[in-house]
Order: sequence, then C-alpha cells, then structure tokens
Amino acid sequence: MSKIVLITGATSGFGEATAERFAKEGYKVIITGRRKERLDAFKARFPNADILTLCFDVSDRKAVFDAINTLPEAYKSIDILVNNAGLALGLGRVPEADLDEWDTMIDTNIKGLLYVTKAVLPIMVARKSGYIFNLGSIAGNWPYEGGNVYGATKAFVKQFSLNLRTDLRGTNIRVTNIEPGFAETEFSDVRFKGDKEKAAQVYKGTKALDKEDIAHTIFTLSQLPAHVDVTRIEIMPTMQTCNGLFVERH
Ligand code: NDP
Ligand code: 8X3
Repeated sequence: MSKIVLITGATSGFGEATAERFAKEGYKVIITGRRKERLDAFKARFPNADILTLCFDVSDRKAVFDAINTLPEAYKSIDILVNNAGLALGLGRVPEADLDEWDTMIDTNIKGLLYVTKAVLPIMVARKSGYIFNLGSIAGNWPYEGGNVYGATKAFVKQFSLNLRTDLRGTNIRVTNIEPGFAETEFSDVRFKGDKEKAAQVYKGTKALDKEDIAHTIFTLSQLPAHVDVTRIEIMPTMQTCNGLFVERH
C-alpha cells in the first residue's frame, strides 16, 4: 500500500518540489496551500499520481482542523507530515519594522505549524508510526540584520521540534527540523511584496540552494530505517557561511 504524505505550502518552492518528489516516488500526496489554482495545476501535471488537494490557510485554526478531520478514508492514514508553509515579511530593523507583518509571521510560521501538527498527530499516535518534518531555517540559529521576528519564529520551530520529539518518546514518531540557508524560491518575492528587482538582488552573483536540494534532503531522510531519527539538519549553499561576530568600527 502506498504511503501518504501531507505537505503544507505545496503551491511553491520547497513544498512544491517536495510534493513532486514524493509523487514521482509513488507516494499518495496531500498538497495544501491558499492558492487553489496552483494546487489544481499541480494535480493536473501528474495525472497518474494519487494527489489530494486541500485549500486552507494554516493560520485559520478551524479551517485546519476541519480539513484534517474530514480527510477521505483513502488519505486518512498520514505517514509523513511536512510542515513547510511559512514566510518572511520585510527586512526592517526592529525600530522600523511593521507590527502587522510580525503578526502574520507569528500566525503562519508558529501558530499555523502548531495547528497542523496538533490536527495530524492523533492519526500518527494511534498508529504508533509517523515522521514529521518542520521547516526551520538558519535564521533560527544565526541572527542577521532585519531578520528579527522571522528568525525568532524559526527559533521557535527549532525548539518546538526538540520538545515535540521529547514528548513523542515511545510512539515511534520521528521529528526532524530542516534548517536551510538561502534558496531561490518565491520567498524573497513574498518578503519584498512582489518587488521582483529587490528579490533578484538577494540571489545576484550567488549559487543559492535549489528547491530540489531540500526536497531531496527530506525524501532521503524519510527513507532512513525507522529506528533512525535525525534531530536537526542545517543546510547552506556552499557560498554562504555564518559570518561570525561583526564589529562596527569608527
Ligand atoms: P515560497 O514562498 O516559495 O513558498 C511558501 C509556501 O507557503 C507557499 O506554498 C505558500 O502557499 C505557503 N504559505 C504561506 N503562507 C501560508 C498560509 N498562511 N497558509 C497556507 N500556506 C501558506 O517559500 P519557500 O519554499 O522558500 O519557503 C518554504 C518554507 O521554507 C518556509 O517555512 C520558509 O520560511 C522556509 N525557508 C525558506 C528559505 C529560503 O531561503 N527560501 C530558507 C530557509 C527556510 P500559498 O501562498 O498558496 O498559501
Ligand atoms: C530563509 C533563509 O537566510 O534568507 O529562512 O533568512 S534566510
């Protein structure tokens, strides 16, 4: 019987590439996101794959639980959850940053991930089996100018992953926090509200991670034997390093 994977934020970037990889490997794939036309287009691209589309906003608690609690029988027994939906908004320093943007990042990256996890977990706990991937970021490990609340949401994801794994001792459920460095997806388009030029500047002259690099990492980890759990994995483009402690000089 095919295994079932649910991926949030599968309309773009890492989520889309991960959904594509699992679909090609013969998994039943549940793809979610807010842009229904993208979900439908993905399903149309793979007419021979088993794909279920669910359109909801992860920060809408009721919508999340309604969607998971009414899964069709054939898609109920989720084996793998990829908590990928997330975003950064703006790059302003704390004094100038926008409070509404902070709220949206917290609601999506933190609360959304918690709602989906809580909704899916009973299925895994009942079966004493499952694998949860959370999309953290190097921004949750290392500070950078303007990364403030985005980085803090990803630090939350890292710590929640560690605590989740601890609480799930004895259930056979694995948890891995995936911590990528910068990758050329729609991430910067969203961060700069559709300003394509500004987004392009982020990647200019670099070889950033490809979305397939992260899909490959997630798929490969999912194939490890059930007794192996990788707690965290930080993956950066070779060109990117953590800069160390910068000192402003006069
Ligand atoms: P993209 O912008 O390409 O994709 C983000 C996905 O998240 C989209 O499918 C979007 O779907 C979904 N999403 C955003 N908000 C919501 C919401 N409220 N409800 C449901 N879905 C939502 O970015 P990436 O693929 O780069 O990012 C994926 C994850 O990886 C994020 O958590 C991000 O923080 C993290 N990350 C990204 C890095 C990068 O440099 N690109 C590096 C490290 C981590 P839709 O708009 O259709 O709802
Ligand atoms: C995204 C990676 O370095 O742009 O999480 O913050 S970075």
